[in-house]
Amino acid sequence: MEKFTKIIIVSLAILASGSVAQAANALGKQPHTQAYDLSDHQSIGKPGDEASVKETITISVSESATGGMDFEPNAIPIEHGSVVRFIIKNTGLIDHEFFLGSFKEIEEHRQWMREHPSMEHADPNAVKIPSGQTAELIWEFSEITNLEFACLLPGHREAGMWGVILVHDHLTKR
Ligand SMILES: [Cu+2]
Repeated sequence: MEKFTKIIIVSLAILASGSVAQAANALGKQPHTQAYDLSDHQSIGKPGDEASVKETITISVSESATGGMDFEPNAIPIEHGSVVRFIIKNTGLIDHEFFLGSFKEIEEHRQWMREHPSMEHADPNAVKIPSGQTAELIWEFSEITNLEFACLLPGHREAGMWGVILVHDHLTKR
């Protein structure tokens, strides 16, 4: 029994050191330099052209009285190849952001933001939404994939500000 516990502890230590190395790697790559464009990166689509917008999706963001924060809706199906205009309304009392990416990119970025909380985003796949305001982001979903959107201000994703986008080719027309 004791030996078994030891093996588990050693395995956990190996796992932990692996993820530290990964985090260091992610920081070295500087996710703020148009991460979606890097060659080793999962393709998430690309900035969309306003003239090609096929669908508009409105998302509201706010905080609850109990400290939770969320996007509504937080699960969005999108047809493969669509150019989508997101209109994001911040009805909350504090500023938020909408960051679109792969699950891996968002996790790397979240850690980056924790260490550099005052960092400003200049990525085309992210937009700030000050309290009481509305922001827009146009994106072309050229890949069949599952993506995440999140607010990466420190503590916000942890409070619930994230959702999923399912880009498929077999969605029923809405
Ligand atoms: Cu937020």
